[in-house]
Amino acid sequence: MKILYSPASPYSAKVRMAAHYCGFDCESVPTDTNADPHLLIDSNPLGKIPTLIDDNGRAIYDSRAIMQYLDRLSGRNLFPRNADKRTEAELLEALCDGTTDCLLAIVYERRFRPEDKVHAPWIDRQWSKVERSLDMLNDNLPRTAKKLHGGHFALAGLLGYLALRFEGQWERGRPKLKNWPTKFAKFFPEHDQLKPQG
Ligand SMILES: N[C@@H](CCC(=O)N[C@@H](CS)C(=O)NCC(=O)O)C(=O)O
Repeated sequence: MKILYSPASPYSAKVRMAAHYCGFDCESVPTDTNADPHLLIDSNPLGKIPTLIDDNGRAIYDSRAIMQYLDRLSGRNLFPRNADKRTEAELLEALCDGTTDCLLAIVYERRFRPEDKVHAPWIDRQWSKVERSLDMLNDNLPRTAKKLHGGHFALAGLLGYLALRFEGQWERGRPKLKNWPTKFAKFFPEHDQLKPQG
C-alpha cells in the first residue's frame, strides 16, 4: 500500500498514524499537491492528500474513507465495535477534521490570495468555529489509554497542525488540550515522528 502525503498535512498525519497503529507497512510517498503530479491526479481527481493506493492499485480518498478502509482491513481494529462508542469515536473524528478544515481555509486564504484580496471577516468566521470547537474538545477529551481509535488520531492531527501553524494563538485557557499530545505519545510513541511537521 502507498499513501500519498505531505509532512505538514494534518489529515495525512491522521491516516499514517492509524495505518501504523493497525500494523500496516505502507510506503509514504511525499506529494506536492500544488504541482498536480500524475500519480495523484490520475488516482484522485480532487488532487488532494492523503490518497491511499492499495495493493490492487485502487485509490481510496478522502481521509475518512481511508480510516474506514483501514478499519475493515485490520479486522475492525481502528474503531470500537460497540455501536455507541463507535459513534462517539466517529464524532470526535468529524469534529477534529472539521476544525482542521477551518484552519486550512484560513491558511489557504492567506497563502493563495493576493494580500489586498484577503477577506478578514471570512478568516474571523473560520476562527470562531475553531475557538468553539477547541473549547468543546478541552472540556470533553477522550479517555486516552493503550487502546486507541480513529478519533484519537484525528485529534493528534489537529493539535499537531495547530502547533505547527498557529503556535501561541489557541493554547490559553485550554491546558488539558495543550497537554494532551504528551499523554497520547506515551501510548503511541511514533507520534513525534508522524505528527504534522514543517
Ligand atoms: N476532506 C479531505 C481534506 C484533504 C485536504 O484538504 N488535504 C489538503 C492537504 S492537508 C490538500 O490536499 N490540499 C490541496 C488542495 O486542496 O488542492 C480529507 O479528509 O482527506
